[in-house]
Amino acid sequence: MAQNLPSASGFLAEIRQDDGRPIDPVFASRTARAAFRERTADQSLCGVLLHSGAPDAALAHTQGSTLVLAGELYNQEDLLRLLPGHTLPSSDAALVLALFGLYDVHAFRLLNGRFAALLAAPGRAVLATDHAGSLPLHVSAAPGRVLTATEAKALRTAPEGRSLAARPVRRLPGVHQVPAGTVLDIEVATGNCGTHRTWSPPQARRIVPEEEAAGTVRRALELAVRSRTSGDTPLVVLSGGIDSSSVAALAARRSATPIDTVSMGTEEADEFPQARVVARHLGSAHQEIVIPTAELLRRLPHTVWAAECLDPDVIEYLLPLTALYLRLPGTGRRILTGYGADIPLGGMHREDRLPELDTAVCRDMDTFDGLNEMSPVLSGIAGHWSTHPYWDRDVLDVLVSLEAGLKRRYGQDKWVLRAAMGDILPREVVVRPKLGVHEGSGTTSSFTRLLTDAGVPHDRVHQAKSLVVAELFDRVVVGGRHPDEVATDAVVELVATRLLSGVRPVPQ
Ligand code: AMP
Ligand code: PCX
Ligand code: MG
Repeated sequence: MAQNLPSASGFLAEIRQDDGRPIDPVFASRTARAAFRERTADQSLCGVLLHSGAPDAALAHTQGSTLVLAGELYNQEDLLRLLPGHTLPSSDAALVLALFGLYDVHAFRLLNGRFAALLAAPGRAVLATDHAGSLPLHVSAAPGRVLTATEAKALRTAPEGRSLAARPVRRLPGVHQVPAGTVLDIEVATGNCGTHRTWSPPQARRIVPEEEAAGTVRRALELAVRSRTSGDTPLVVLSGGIDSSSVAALAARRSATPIDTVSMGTEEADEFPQARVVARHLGSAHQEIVIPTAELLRRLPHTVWAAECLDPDVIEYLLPLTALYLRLPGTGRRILTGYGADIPLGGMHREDRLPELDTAVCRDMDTFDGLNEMSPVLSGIAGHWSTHPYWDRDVLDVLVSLEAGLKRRYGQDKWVLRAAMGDILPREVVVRPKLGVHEGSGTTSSFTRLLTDAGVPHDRVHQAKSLVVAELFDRVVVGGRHPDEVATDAVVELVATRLLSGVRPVPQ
């Protein structure tokens, strides 16, 4: 058993008031499964846990209620102070259940974590996501029956649910995604649903002196890395850019032994020299993995299968990482990534003007929900667990709320982060401009070439990428096919033929 992974990384759970047959779910996560089933006075609860060796720790019980938790908490020490006697419950699930006893749905406002939860109480199904919805959760509810799962595809054979105040999943009628930072409180008998927001991105901006801003960012990030690195040696996926290098540097400072770092490239492009500078500086056990471009493109179906995402740009960011996770030696690694830093800091926008920079930050913070770009399933398909320190709730609150002039300053993107890390990284790393993973690995260019080689004109490449991703989604999520059986080339041919013959694309 991997000691340092959460007890469960996902689940399917069914609460029902009749005796129907439970569904047999499909998941992309390659993790051990354990079935559970229990009966209370008026309803039954059954399901499947995706676990790392101790499934019981993902369930907690009290007076007729059961809490099912996938993922982990990062602020247990603070939470513990809220409990009478300050005694640490035996698991994160037990801690959440104890807090629920004190605060009911408002318990979820207290949590800093990467989790999805179901509380099955008499007559009631309470579903909750973390602030970022970083562990996606889906639901299909009908009178007398609530089904919920961390992968939408696990609900593809569920009986059609009623409509809810949540995002419908494409072509899975009655299946909805629980929004980020939200609790859905469902009355099982009727399927009626109440909604509570537990987090939203800060709208105000703080005016802070340079040094203080850098110090606050540094402390928040240190805590976020600390809460994510107890146990075994962490593995940091390292590009050599400021985001992942900062995570690696902070993880290395906490570790008694050298940390592991890994960098991916293709035969087309890599950032190996940049990552090597950091690895050498930190003394990490560093690995370089070259993924042939053909193999990278073959992983497109796997990426859509894992992320259940329809956004072609996001799929391009996730593709090289998915391909890398599938090539990592061993299983059950705790992976730290610098992914997500650019969203609150406006790092992707190469934008000098402050109003435009903050507009980009606001837009990205308004639109991340449902992209599933931080889903643990991306590494879960290879049996690993990933975590994102920049999307720690406290780090995110700090980063979003800094005034834009601290994010872009002295001609540098992400200035405040660079200032925060200047003392523990080589200067060339601190001043290196941003290069996205989709650029540094040649992913955007090779995906584009695949389409233009199939005859798609340059000005329709983005539309074609959208159609390819939607078609893949329909096959591997809606259709439940395994991605090994879905050929990227064939889907590209189909999309190109449809586009060129003027057949109207299927509505998105
Ligand atoms: P980016 O913000 O584009 O640099 O990518 C997001 C995250 O993905 C980085 O912070 C790294 O953790 C990881 N990453 C990016 N590029 C690579 C690479 N070539 N090899 C390994 N990990 C990478
Ligand atoms: N990233 C970004 C996030 C990508 C943008 N996502 C969004 N707007 N929701 C990051 O690491 O923060 C790259 C490659 O850059 C992925
Ligand atoms: Mg990078």
